[in-house]
Amino acid sequence: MFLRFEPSLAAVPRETDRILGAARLGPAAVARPDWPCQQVTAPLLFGHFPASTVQDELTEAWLSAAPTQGGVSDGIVWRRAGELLYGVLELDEADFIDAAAGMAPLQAASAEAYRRIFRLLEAQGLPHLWRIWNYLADINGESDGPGQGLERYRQFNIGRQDAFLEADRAAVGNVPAACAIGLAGGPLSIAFLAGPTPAVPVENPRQLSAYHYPAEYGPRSPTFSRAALVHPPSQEILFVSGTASIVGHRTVHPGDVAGQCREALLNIATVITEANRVARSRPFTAGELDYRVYLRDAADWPAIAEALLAATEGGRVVCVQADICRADLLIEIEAFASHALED
Ligand code: 3EB
Repeated sequence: MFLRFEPSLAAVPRETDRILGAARLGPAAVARPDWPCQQVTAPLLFGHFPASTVQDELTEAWLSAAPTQGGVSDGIVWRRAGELLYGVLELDEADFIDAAAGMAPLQAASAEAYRRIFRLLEAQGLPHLWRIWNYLADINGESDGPGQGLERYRQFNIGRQDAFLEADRAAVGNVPAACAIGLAGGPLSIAFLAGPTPAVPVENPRQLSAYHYPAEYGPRSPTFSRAALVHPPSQEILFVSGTASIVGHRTVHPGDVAGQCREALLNIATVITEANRVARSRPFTAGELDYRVYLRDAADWPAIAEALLAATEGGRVVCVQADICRADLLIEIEAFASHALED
């Protein structure tokens, strides 16, 4: 496989130039590695820990068959292997208070982050965003000052969509798979995987496309697709975006974490079915996916664990405590799987 997922980088490969990038779940690392690594500072509730490692963190990595090269551009730490690029950008909102000029600093920071990412992708000749991981502090909070009264996730959505439109990129239809998750603190953190070919977007017939959500969820709709099929050399990867208990555009099962978990899993099953209609490789199945679960209340884990582990059919599951982008959502689940492709 050109791009291989390593669920625990406890065993660092000897050839570290094969590490395209990583995500660390758990407390912040003392030292940052040489490769782009997204720090997801969230308590780990469940994971597959190799024996003899401290079980409060997991570093997941993307390893490439080809050697990588990289750099730092506009604060983006990135590496590319052949025609795949992974990068991580962290921005401190406080640096955008002056630049914001009447808008919320988070909105200004979000627009600037995406502007920088698009600039790097153009410079590298790899214009197509495949998958984006967005993390921000206090996602359901409302700030004082500019943007006052608007939930911070909604501020983020304005900045993100502005940057897509400014760069003449579609904000509907052909948009990347993504997640947008709240952490207890820290900077705006965005990781992304990009390539030379367009992602094949996948939508969910049980849900209104997020980019068509009505204004009751914020002045600008979120810019992501429910899933994306992407194609590294001789490979097909399915990225299922963060998926929650939403039917149509409404949250269902408010206050019922078990019900929300079931509904999110049904949404994922539906997205897999839709993806399989356009997949170039064999059909994807629930049991071959890697799942990352975000749970708003850590105490809810025992209430969902059994049903979740049954529905994921032996697929790897990692669960962290984090906030979801609507105050009434208690759980969100994302997943991916990779197939070899004959060419
Ligand atoms: C939803 O379906 C839940 O704003 O990038 C899921 C995945 C969600 C991605 C994003 C938001 C995002 O609306 C929230």
